[in-house]
Amino acid sequence: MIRKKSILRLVLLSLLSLDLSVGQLLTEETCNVQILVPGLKGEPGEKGIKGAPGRPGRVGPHGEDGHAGIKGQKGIMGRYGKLGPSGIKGYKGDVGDPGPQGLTGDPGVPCECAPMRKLIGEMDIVVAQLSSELKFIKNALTSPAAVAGIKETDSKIYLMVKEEKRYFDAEAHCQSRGGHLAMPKDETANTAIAAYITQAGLSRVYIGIHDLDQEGVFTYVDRSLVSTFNKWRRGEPNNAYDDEDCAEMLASGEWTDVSCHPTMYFVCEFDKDSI
Ligand SMILES: [Ca+2]
Ligand SMILES: [Ca+2]
Repeated sequence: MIRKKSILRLVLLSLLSLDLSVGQLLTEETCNVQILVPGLKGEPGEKGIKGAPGRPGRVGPHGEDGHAGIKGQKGIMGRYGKLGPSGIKGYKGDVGDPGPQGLTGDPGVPCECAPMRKLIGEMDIVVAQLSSELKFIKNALTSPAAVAGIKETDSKIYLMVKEEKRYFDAEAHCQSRGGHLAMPKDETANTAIAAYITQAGLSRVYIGIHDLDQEGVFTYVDRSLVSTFNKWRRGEPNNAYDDEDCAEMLASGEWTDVSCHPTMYFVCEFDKDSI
């Protein structure tokens, strides 16, 4: 705009300078008259500054529904979920193969083994003895004729046989088991057998004493003589009816000579050393 004004002034000045020779008389009047003539088209101006954005237009109509898109690719794995509850205990697996052989151990420390060997040897003997006794006891207790278990002293085992037999059959029965009819040769043995009779609820049993070889001379069934120790009841042996060559023990522990023929319960004895 300023430029246009400048150009217009130049044009006016040019015209004034042309009319200067027309007459100085008109100078004063001419000063008040201005002839406005359109000037030449100016040069295009510089590009203006970009204006402010206009207001948003109206909302357009709803578009048509689009077609289904192509299935996307599988996403990456998500985070791990929470730990679930414990499952039921599984079945026991098969036994695995045996492992490899271990390393050889360090050599042992030398010791005084002789006393230990001796001790072990003695223990072996005791164990063998006990095993043998146990075997015998089991055998005795499983016998239907055995009652009230067994009775024992340091050297003997006594077995009550609750099966009525005559004297000779009773001794044969004891021998078949490796023993004899009981032979009380001291107070200890006699007391043990007597207690056994009482325990079994009996009043008398055959014992291994007789005078079959020589009347009036009593021996044990192993043929040893009844000498210093005896438990004859008062008035016994009396060989009543001239028919009493065997012996029985009463529950009191006393002995009487009796006939060998009646059947009666009896007690066998076994040497602990021989069983
Ligand atoms: Ca007699
Ligand atoms: Ca008698």
